Amino acid sequence: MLEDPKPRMKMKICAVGEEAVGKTSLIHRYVADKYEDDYIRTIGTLISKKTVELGGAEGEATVVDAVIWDIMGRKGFMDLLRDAYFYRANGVFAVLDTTRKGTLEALHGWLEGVTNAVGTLPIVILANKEDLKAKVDVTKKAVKDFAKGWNATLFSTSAKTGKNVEKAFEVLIHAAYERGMSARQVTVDEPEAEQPVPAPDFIGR
Ligand SMILES: Nc1nc2c(ncn2[C@@H]2O[C@H](COP(=O)(O)OP(=O)(O)OP(=O)(O)O)[C@@H](O)[C@H]2O)c(=O)[nH]1
Ligand SMILES: [Mg+2]
Repeated sequence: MLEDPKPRMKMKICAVGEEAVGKTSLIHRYVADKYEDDYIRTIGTLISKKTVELGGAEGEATVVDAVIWDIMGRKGFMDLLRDAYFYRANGVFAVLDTTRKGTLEALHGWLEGVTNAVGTLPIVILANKEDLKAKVDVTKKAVKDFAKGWNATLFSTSAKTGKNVEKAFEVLIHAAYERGMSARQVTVDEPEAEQPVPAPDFIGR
């Protein structure tokens, strides 16, 4: 006999953060468990997908198709594309490079962009390149205070070693799921609710 299919839903999570902080590398680590040292800047936006199963221990398990949006770390580009990029987003992961203090300061602007476009969303902050301990340029306190100010969950990550990457994404997916369920914002079995995909390469050439 066939079992009932598990409930399935789709969610959209978006990356923000300055150039070369590791947004693409973190997504690549999470989705494919791979890492490369070469820097290939993202031109426009990129979309990846990862399917995860939530719950199941007591309640019924839910299958979540997380669509992960990545963007080039140029503010001008973000300003141009902001509404489309964050359209129907369920959560945001904000990345800073712990070896460059300026990337923490700049995250304010990115997160203001999110809030201006779509209001308050669950935010997870990834203090990335944690493996480069000798080069650290931010204090733990500064990063913690920043996360607190945005009511965000903080993880110290490394796309290179994989440290905390899966955990950070899963916490965000859980938070987005909880909030989406209460606000009815996640898409449950609605294939027609495909999101528009902006042209990926019309800028930056
Ligand atoms: N040591 C170390 N290097 C990293 C880590 N994450 C990313 N990098 C390196 O940092 C560089 C930039 O990484 P990307 O993932 O391309 O950065 P991005 O934020 O997507 O950059 P844009 O697409 O330009 O916005 C690459 O050379 C990566 O290999 C990390 O955790 N540790
Ligand atoms: Mg990138």
